[in-house]
Amino acid sequence: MAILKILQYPDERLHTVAAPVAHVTNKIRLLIQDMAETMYDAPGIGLAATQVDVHERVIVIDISEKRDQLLVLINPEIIASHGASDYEEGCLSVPGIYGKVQRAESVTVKALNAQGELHVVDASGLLAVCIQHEMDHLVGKVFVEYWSQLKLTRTLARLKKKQRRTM
Ligand code: K1U
Ligand code: ZN
Repeated sequence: MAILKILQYPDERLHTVAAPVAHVTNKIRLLIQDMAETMYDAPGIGLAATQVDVHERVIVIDISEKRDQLLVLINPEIIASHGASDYEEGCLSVPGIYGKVQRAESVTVKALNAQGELHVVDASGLLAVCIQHEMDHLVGKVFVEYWSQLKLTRTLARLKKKQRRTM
């Protein structure tokens, strides 16, 4: 297994649209293991393949306290959504920046698991927010891009300052 490098905003590669996974092969299973290790190491509660510069529709999530309930979503599709919520979000590609985004309060998602089997997940609260955040990564959208131009410009300036300090 390996810890992968996480792309940092505003890296253009974060805007790549991921392609559907044609077959769940051992290569995809290895990617899932590496993504999970990278997410646990960061630490984070989710990671999309886009963030590690792999442009296939693969997501890993674990919101459990014990960090022992890995959820793998391959080719995820939201088939139902209800309500609205605005959770404070963070992103491993935008370190140190947190803010609210309006999203559905609950979602039903169908996806393949690591065995290539179709499963349906009903999610609400933090899990629903995390699924929607990670699915945005797969279409090249980063959560700060929901904000106003003014707030985004200020965020970019803060990020550049931080990045200069760590160089
Ligand atoms: O996509 C990512 O970069 C992962 C991101 C997921 C996320 C968090 C909060 C709301 C929506 C989506 C993170 O994991 S940021 C880090 C984080 O939230 C966290 C880290 C350690 C413990 C608990 C939370
Ligand atoms: Zn993110």
